Amino acid sequence: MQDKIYSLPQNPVSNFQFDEKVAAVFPDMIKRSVPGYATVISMISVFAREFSQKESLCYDLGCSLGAATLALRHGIHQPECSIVAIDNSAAMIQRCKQHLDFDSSNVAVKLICGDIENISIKNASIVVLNFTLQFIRPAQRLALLEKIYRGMLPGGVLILSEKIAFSNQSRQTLQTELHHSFKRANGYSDLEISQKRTALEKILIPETISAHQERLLTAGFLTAETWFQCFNFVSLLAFK
Ligand code: GEK
Repeated sequence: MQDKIYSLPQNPVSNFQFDEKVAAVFPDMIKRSVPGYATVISMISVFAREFSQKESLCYDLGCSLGAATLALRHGIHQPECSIVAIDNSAAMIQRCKQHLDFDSSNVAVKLICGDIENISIKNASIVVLNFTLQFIRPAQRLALLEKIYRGMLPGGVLILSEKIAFSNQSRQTLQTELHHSFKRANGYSDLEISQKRTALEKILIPETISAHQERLLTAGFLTAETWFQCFNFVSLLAFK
């Protein structure tokens, strides 16, 4: 179903929520809004093949409809390796369950409707935060990464994908303009782009790559390598 949520003028534009309306159009919304999303999802399968460990857990934190969960599921080739997928939107979890039920893989998935700030992480070989940390209040981000780090096995990897900001104003302007141009090329109008931006302003807080890298190292990770970037969207690999 096509995303038309911001196609008509809204006054005022209310804060973005991951409700039923968003869940219903989410695959179309994320594909047309996040440059490189399909590439990131397919590489999560490659990372799962490479880094999943036997008798471990792989976590998908902020799983939405389970695109990264399915990518993990099809990449895992280790015995007794299963997945825990969590989201705090009931609408997302309900639809995610249907997507998983249609999938033929026999890697077990435990689906949880809950807040990733409150769940425990243990025995993890892979943790995925695919465009989710950006919705966690900045003051809580280090505590979440520290919890993830503590719950990971040696050699485990965190895949962190985020919308980012730039400290240099002209880079910020250029990359934002390119992102908007990407959205226009995918059929979004200027009204849709501007209303979505307003709706997300207080909800999605981007930070610079170096802020993310420094925080990952502070949390204990050995490395925080950028493996993907398209405009103001990046994905990092952080190893324990
Ligand atoms: C994908 N990873 O398709 N606890 C649990 N879930 C949360 C929390 C929280 N505190 N905060 C936000 N979410 C997915 C895409 S979308 C990214 C992730 C986007 C959830 C929220 O309900 C939503 O489903 C998801 O994080 C972010 O690979 O929409 O830009």
